[in-house]
Amino acid sequence: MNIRSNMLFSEAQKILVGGVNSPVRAFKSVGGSPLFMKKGQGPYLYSEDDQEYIDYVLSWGPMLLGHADPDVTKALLEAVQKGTSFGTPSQLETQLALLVQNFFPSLEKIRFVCSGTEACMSAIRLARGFTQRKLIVKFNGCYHGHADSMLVAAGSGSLTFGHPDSAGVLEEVAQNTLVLDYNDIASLKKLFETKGPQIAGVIIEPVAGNMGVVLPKEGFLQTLRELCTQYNSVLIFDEVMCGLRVHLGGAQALFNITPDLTCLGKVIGGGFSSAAYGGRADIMAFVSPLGHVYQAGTLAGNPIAMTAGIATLTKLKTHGLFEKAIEHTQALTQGMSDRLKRKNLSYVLNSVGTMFSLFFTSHPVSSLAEAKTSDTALFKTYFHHMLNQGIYLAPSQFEANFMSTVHSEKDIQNTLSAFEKAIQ
Ligand code: KE4
Repeated sequence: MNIRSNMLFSEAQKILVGGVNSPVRAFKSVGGSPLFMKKGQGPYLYSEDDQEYIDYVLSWGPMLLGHADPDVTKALLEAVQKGTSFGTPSQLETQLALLVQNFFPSLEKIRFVCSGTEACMSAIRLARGFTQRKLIVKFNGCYHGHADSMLVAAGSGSLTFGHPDSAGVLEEVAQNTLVLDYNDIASLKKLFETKGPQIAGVIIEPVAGNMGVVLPKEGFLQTLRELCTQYNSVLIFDEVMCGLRVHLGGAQALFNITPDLTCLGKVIGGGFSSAAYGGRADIMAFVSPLGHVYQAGTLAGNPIAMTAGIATLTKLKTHGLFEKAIEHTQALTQGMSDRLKRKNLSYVLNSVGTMFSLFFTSHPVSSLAEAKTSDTALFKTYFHHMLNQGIYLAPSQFEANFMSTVHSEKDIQNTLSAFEKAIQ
């Protein structure tokens, strides 16, 4: 089984660190060798061993329209004939920015970058430059890319300085990032009471996906919004993953809360390395070349990524397309919970919009600590049972799964029958 993938993996490991270009692809937390894929088509991935998989990872979110969407592909094939990167402004950048603003009206001004990491890193630098303050607050279990100030774990007490969560990150850097527990309103209030005037900004996944899917509790985001307003701290919604996944207007539309800055990525890149940050015009005015917060990028806003984004967002305006993906997510998660109930298995299924995660725990999951009560050994077995039946789920308990607009009722049924066998 997977002979070719295994062979390719051992070859890859000779020159690529861990055989991968992003750690989570290495199957470390589920064991076994990662599958090498050679083609994607609609909701399917095809491995080097010519196995077909129903894909619920979708490149960790971006492929909302499915792989090789015909309209996106057509637009790209035309675009590449005209060159790929000019290093000059092009009207495509304005066109995509206006489309993004159509979905996210809070983005009064926008800057395109090349990854979600860059979007979050830039938004944090901007919050510090705008407020002239040092401290940034993040939440346990939220991931905002791999900039140094984001690779920080909670200090001993949640009100103390953060400490590095990766080798190579300096204590001096980490101590300016404070880490609280997701949904912990009391600690949030306490932190602002003691350090509010020093807090440059708070960055949060308004629907978390990087500890598995975790939703904000009633009042949590509202309290965060009020505190940031009260203390003039910049509220940054990292919607790189949940934007255009929980709602076409992101979590900010779903919960009707307006952040000061928003980070976007994944879906707006249409499968290309393209992301964005933006928000209040008075804050964005601090970004170079207008202001003194520097940020730049050779391929930022390049015509090909813009073309993919334009084709993707234009298509997403098609009435009913996104809603159908939500219906399919609901059908799948409902089918899964019905089957789990019949088996008396302890589980928690968190899902919102087109994102979902199954946790093998009886404990409600609204924070990283609670997510970690899950039985990861059981998850590992479940993952491989599904994979062996041609269902490609996120290879980690602490990641989100995604639905596309092209998964069919038949795909859902096939997934549920594989699920039925997997939980035997
Ligand atoms: P990138 O730099 O990977 O484009 O985006 C970083 C990022 C920022 N914010 C959120 C909310 C994110 O989910 C991400 C990236 N998500 C991971 C999945 N957990 C990407 C997969 C990977 O790291 O390979």
